[in-house]
Amino acid sequence: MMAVCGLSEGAVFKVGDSAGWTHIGHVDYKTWAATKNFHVGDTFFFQYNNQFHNVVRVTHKNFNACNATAPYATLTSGNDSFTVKRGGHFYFICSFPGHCEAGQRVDIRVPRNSPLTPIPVPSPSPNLLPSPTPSLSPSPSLSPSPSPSASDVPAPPHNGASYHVPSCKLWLMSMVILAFCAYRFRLLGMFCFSDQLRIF
Ligand SMILES: [Cu+2]
Repeated sequence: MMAVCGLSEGAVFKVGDSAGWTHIGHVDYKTWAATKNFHVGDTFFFQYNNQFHNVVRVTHKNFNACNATAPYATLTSGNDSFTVKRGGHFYFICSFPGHCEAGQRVDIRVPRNSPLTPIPVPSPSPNLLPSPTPSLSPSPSLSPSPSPSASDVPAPPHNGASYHVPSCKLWLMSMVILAFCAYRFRLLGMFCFSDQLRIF
């Protein structure tokens, strides 16, 4: 409505907002200016019918006296822009008879230490560059993760147990085989004995 933001440059303020630059309707330009935050680099746009108005930049003294005889500048196009390049007060009046007295004047105060808001914006981006370093931290976090796998080393006890079982089975099997062999040999011995008996 009144302030159109230019991101890389200053904001653009339409003086008087929708009312524009006029002496009709009792636009309170003092209140208009008081409700805005101006910065160096901002642009002020004066829109008016140039058949009935103009924009004259004057001194503080001439602003108070509605005196346009020694202006800094006079703008008459009806669509005039004024960009503020430093802090301080900027006084504008309309020089048409009776208009300034009727309230068509504005005191635009721009704080001296008010750099354009966009200026700090680029500095954060360098701050974003260091962020990659935190991304490096994850890699150390990854190195600890392998260590838990090392903690899995206690698994050997598991393996030992698994070894125990086959050894038991082996022992049992060997015992069975031994018993079987002993039985077989005994049978053989009996046969031999019986043969010997038969022989005898
Ligand atoms: Cu006027």
